[in-house]
Amino acid sequence: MRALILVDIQNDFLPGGPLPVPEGDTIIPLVNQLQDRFDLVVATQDWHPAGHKSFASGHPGKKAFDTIILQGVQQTLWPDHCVQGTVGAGFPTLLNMNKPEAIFRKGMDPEIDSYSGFYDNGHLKSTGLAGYLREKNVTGVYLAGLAGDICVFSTGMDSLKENFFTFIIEDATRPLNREHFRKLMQDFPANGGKLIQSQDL
Ligand code: VGL
Ligand code: ZN
Repeated sequence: MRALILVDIQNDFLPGGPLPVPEGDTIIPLVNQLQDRFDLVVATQDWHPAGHKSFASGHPGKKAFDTIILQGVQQTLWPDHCVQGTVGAGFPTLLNMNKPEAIFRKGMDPEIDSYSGFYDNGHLKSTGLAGYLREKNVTGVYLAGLAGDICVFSTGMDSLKENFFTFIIEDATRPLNREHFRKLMQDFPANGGKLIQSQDL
């Protein structure tokens, strides 16, 4: 079984939002098309309580994109984004959300961030995604979504750790920072992952 995971395709990450991924909106038509080619589609959703510790607004003297140490792990501080129940945390109206069978929410613990759809950044708590995929007999995990260099990459690395064959669909993702993404995609194959194009599917 092959599963497509839609990572954090949410309003706040689109151009015009508080944490915009350049061209993030342009993946939506392709992501809609790709869904029919998979046995299983699931989505992840960044879902922070207001005042989450990853928000720069709660750290006097700090600004967005500064880094601090949080719970022993390096943390980039972000603009407030994807607050539970807000329109910004919702899925874009143009994104087809009929096919995804389940939505795995992450980032609810106010004290620690969670980039991956599988675990928080301290690898302390699981979302249950790995067990869900295994119970569905998934062996291949295909990733699309935002942001390529943050949550898509982290989800991919955890997927490899969970022993799934793991593919990042390059044209179905966009990074916050292109250079950062390019560097990370040199490590990804070294860990067993594959960067592919949608036409390779
Ligand atoms: C993300 C930064 C903060 C992402 C989520 O979905 O890539 N990035 N929270
Ligand atoms: Zn977040």
